Amino acid sequence: MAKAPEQTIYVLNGPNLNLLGTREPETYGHATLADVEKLCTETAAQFGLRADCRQSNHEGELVDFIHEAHAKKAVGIVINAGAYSHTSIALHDALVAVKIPAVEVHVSNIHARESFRHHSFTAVAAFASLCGFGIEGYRLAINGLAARIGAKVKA
Ligand code: CA2
Repeated sequence: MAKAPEQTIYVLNGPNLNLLGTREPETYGHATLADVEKLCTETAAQFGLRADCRQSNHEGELVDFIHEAHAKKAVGIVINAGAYSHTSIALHDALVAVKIPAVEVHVSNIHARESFRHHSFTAVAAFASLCGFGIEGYRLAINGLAARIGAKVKA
Protein backbone atom coordinates (compact mmCIF):
# COMPACT_ATOMS: atom_id res chain seq x y z
CA MET A 1 0.00 0.00 0.00
CA ALA A 2 1.25 3.52 -0.81
CA LYS A 3 2.71 5.46 2.14
CA ALA A 4 0.73 8.54 3.22
CA PRO A 5 2.60 11.75 2.29
CA GLU A 6 4.54 13.37 5.12
CA GLN A 7 2.65 16.13 6.90
CA THR A 8 4.42 19.47 7.22
CA ILE A 9 4.69 22.01 9.99
CA TYR A 10 6.07 25.48 9.38
CA VAL A 11 8.62 26.88 11.84
CA LEU A 12 8.73 30.64 11.38
CA ASN A 13 11.33 32.93 12.92
CA GLY A 14 11.13 36.68 12.66
CA PRO A 15 13.44 39.67 12.70
CA ASN A 16 16.94 39.43 14.13
CA LEU A 17 16.60 35.76 15.03
CA ASN A 18 19.22 35.09 12.35
CA LEU A 19 21.60 36.66 14.91
CA LEU A 20 20.91 34.02 17.57
CA GLY A 21 24.10 32.78 19.16
CA THR A 22 26.16 35.71 17.94
CA ARG A 23 25.15 38.48 20.40
CA GLU A 24 23.47 38.95 23.81
CA PRO A 25 24.08 35.36 24.99
CA GLU A 26 22.94 36.38 28.50
CA THR A 27 19.44 36.87 27.05
CA TYR A 28 19.30 34.46 24.12
CA GLY A 29 21.95 31.81 24.89
CA HIS A 30 24.65 30.46 22.62
CA ALA A 31 22.62 28.34 20.22
CA THR A 32 22.32 29.56 16.64
CA LEU A 33 19.34 29.65 14.30
CA ALA A 34 20.86 26.62 12.54
CA ASP A 35 20.76 24.80 15.91
CA VAL A 36 17.09 25.77 16.31
CA GLU A 37 16.23 24.50 12.85
CA LYS A 38 18.08 21.21 13.42
CA LEU A 39 16.26 20.75 16.74
CA CYS A 40 12.91 21.42 15.05
CA THR A 41 13.63 19.09 12.13
CA GLU A 42 14.63 16.27 14.49
CA THR A 43 11.73 16.81 16.89
CA ALA A 44 9.18 16.93 14.06
CA ALA A 45 10.65 13.76 12.53
CA GLN A 46 9.92 11.86 15.76
CA PHE A 47 6.25 12.37 14.94
CA GLY A 48 6.66 11.65 11.23
CA LEU A 49 6.30 15.37 10.51
CA ARG A 50 8.47 17.50 8.24
CA ALA A 51 9.58 20.88 9.60
CA ASP A 52 9.75 23.61 6.95
CA CYS A 53 11.91 26.25 8.68
CA ARG A 54 11.91 29.86 7.51
CA GLN A 55 13.34 33.11 8.88
CA SER A 56 12.66 36.63 7.68
CA ASN A 57 13.41 40.14 8.86
CA HIS A 58 10.37 41.42 6.93
CA GLU A 59 6.83 41.48 8.29
CA GLY A 60 5.15 40.99 4.90
CA GLU A 61 7.34 38.00 4.07
CA LEU A 62 6.29 36.38 7.35
CA VAL A 63 2.65 36.99 6.36
CA ASP A 64 3.42 35.35 3.01
CA PHE A 65 4.91 32.30 4.77
CA ILE A 66 1.71 31.91 6.79
CA HIS A 67 -0.36 32.08 3.59
CA GLU A 68 2.00 29.57 1.98
CA ALA A 69 1.56 27.23 4.95
CA HIS A 70 -2.17 27.31 4.23
CA ALA A 71 -1.72 26.81 0.48
CA LYS A 72 0.58 23.83 1.09
CA LYS A 73 -1.86 22.35 3.64
CA ALA A 74 0.56 22.54 6.57
CA VAL A 75 -0.81 20.93 9.71
CA GLY A 76 0.75 23.33 12.21
CA ILE A 77 2.82 26.45 12.72
CA VAL A 78 5.46 27.23 15.34
CA ILE A 79 6.17 30.95 15.30
CA ASN A 80 8.64 33.22 17.01
CA ALA A 81 7.84 36.53 15.35
CA GLY A 82 10.53 38.32 17.36
CA ALA A 83 9.69 41.98 17.96
CA TYR A 84 6.79 41.77 15.46
CA SER A 85 5.01 39.65 18.09
CA HIS A 86 4.48 42.85 20.06
CA THR A 87 3.41 45.07 17.16
CA SER A 88 1.98 43.10 14.26
CA ILE A 89 -1.77 42.99 13.79
CA ALA A 90 -0.97 41.74 10.26
CA LEU A 91 0.65 38.58 11.62
CA HIS A 92 -2.19 38.12 14.10
CA ASP A 93 -4.73 38.44 11.26
CA ALA A 94 -2.84 36.02 9.00
CA LEU A 95 -2.69 33.37 11.73
CA VAL A 96 -6.39 33.79 12.49
CA ALA A 97 -7.28 33.71 8.78
CA VAL A 98 -5.53 30.44 7.95
CA LYS A 99 -6.90 28.58 11.00
CA ILE A 100 -3.78 26.40 11.26
CA PRO A 101 -3.02 25.37 14.85
CA ALA A 102 -0.16 27.61 15.94
CA VAL A 103 2.16 27.75 18.93
CA GLU A 104 4.08 30.89 19.77
CA VAL A 105 7.62 30.58 21.12
CA HIS A 106 9.98 33.11 22.64
CA VAL A 107 13.51 32.18 23.62
CA SER A 108 13.56 34.69 26.47
CA ASN A 109 10.96 35.24 29.19
CA ILE A 110 9.19 38.24 27.66
CA HIS A 111 7.25 38.83 30.89
CA ALA A 112 10.42 39.36 32.89
CA ARG A 113 11.66 41.99 30.43
CA GLU A 114 10.57 45.50 29.36
CA SER A 115 6.83 46.17 29.54
CA PHE A 116 6.64 46.69 25.74
CA ARG A 117 7.38 42.96 25.37
CA HIS A 118 4.58 41.84 27.69
CA HIS A 119 1.82 41.88 25.08
CA SER A 120 1.95 39.60 22.06
CA PHE A 121 -0.45 39.81 19.12
CA THR A 122 0.73 36.43 17.82
CA ALA A 123 0.03 34.82 21.20
CA VAL A 124 -3.60 35.93 20.89
CA ALA A 125 -3.86 34.06 17.58
CA ALA A 126 -2.04 30.93 18.80
CA PHE A 127 -3.54 28.08 20.81
CA ALA A 128 -0.48 28.09 23.11
CA SER A 129 2.48 30.25 23.94
CA LEU A 130 5.83 29.39 25.51
CA CYS A 131 8.60 31.66 26.67
CA GLY A 132 11.74 31.55 28.75
CA PHE A 133 12.88 28.01 27.97
CA GLY A 134 15.64 29.09 25.60
CA ILE A 135 15.67 27.12 22.37
CA GLU A 136 14.21 24.14 24.24
CA GLY A 137 10.92 26.04 23.83
CA TYR A 138 10.83 25.01 20.15
CA ARG A 139 11.03 21.31 21.10
CA LEU A 140 8.28 21.79 23.68
CA ALA A 141 6.17 23.66 21.12
CA ILE A 142 6.44 20.85 18.56
CA ASN A 143 5.60 18.25 21.21
CA GLY A 144 2.54 20.27 22.21
CA LEU A 145 1.54 20.84 18.60
CA ALA A 146 1.87 17.11 17.85
CA ALA A 147 -0.39 16.31 20.82
CA ARG A 148 -2.91 18.90 19.63
CA ILE A 149 -3.10 17.50 16.08
CA GLY A 150 -2.96 13.86 17.17
CA ALA A 151 0.46 13.07 15.67
CA LYS A 152 1.97 10.10 17.47
CA VAL A 153 5.64 9.25 18.04
CA LYS A 154 6.78 6.92 15.27
CA ALA A 155 8.40 3.62 16.26
O1 CA2 B 1 12.80 35.96 23.19
C1 CA2 B 1 12.48 35.92 22.01
O2 CA2 B 1 12.52 34.88 21.34
C2 CA2 B 1 12.10 37.20 21.28
O3 CA2 B 1 11.10 36.89 20.34
C3 CA2 B 1 13.35 37.69 20.60
C4 CA2 B 1 13.14 39.05 19.91
C5 CA2 B 1 12.55 40.06 20.87
O4 CA2 B 1 12.28 41.26 20.20
C6 CA2 B 1 11.29 39.54 21.50
O5 CA2 B 1 10.81 40.51 22.42
C7 CA2 B 1 11.55 38.24 22.24
C8 CA2 B 1 14.46 39.64 19.44
C9 CA2 B 1 15.28 38.71 18.64
C10 CA2 B 1 16.64 39.30 18.62
O6 CA2 B 1 17.49 38.22 18.52
C11 CA2 B 1 18.79 38.47 18.75
C12 CA2 B 1 19.53 37.37 19.01
C13 CA2 B 1 20.85 37.52 19.27
C14 CA2 B 1 21.43 38.76 19.25
C15 CA2 B 1 20.67 39.87 18.98
C16 CA2 B 1 19.33 39.72 18.71
